[in-house]
Amino acid sequence: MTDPPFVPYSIPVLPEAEMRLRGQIFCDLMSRRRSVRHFSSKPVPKELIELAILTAGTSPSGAHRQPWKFVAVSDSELKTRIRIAAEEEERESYEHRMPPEWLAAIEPMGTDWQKPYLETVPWIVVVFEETFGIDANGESIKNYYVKESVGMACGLFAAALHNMGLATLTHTPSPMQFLTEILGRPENEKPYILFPIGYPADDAVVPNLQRKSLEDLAVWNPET
Ligand code: IYR
Repeated sequence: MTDPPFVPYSIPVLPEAEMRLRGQIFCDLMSRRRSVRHFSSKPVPKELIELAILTAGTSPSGAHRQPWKFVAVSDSELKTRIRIAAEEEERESYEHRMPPEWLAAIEPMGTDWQKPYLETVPWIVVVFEETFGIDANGESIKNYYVKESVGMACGLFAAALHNMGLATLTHTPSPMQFLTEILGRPENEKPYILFPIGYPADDAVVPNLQRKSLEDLAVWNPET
């Protein structure tokens, strides 16, 4: 028996008041998400990381290729190797590769090449994009809209972590090739983003940023 190509689908019809309430609650929840750079070393159960990965895996993807792999690291030695390699690249970037305009743009974030949190956090999840797929016969197959698909999965991942009361950061050491080597990933996987995950440190601070208002975010029925 082969699976049917299409199956029935429906979602519950909710009263409008409940739709609005749920929308408001979710918006309020997500409004409290911040990128965190000061973490506690308090352990986080593996099951919570599994749930966030499963949630990320619900993302839409081009041709449903699901072109992502989530590589989860809790091993201290691996975390140390990642920190050393990331700081080596970041130091080069901050001191030589990033132009003054870029350094000025990220100045409000208070970042520099030092990434001690890569050793502090209980978990690092490195997301890899599958630049091409491998079919059942071991032949390579084309993937579609890979960056868009992986980007959406990462958004869901960050939302899932926040919903569980965990903090993270979208960290993009550049270049990221060292992650392929340290984590022993195959040639069809390319490092996309790195998420340090844990609880915020007791003395954690975040930049005092403002988000765009609805007026700045959206345009309705533009006249042409
Ligand atoms: N990748 C570096 C630099 C950096 C770049 C941007 I754009 C930021 O928003 C923040 C930092 C780093 O992770 O420090």
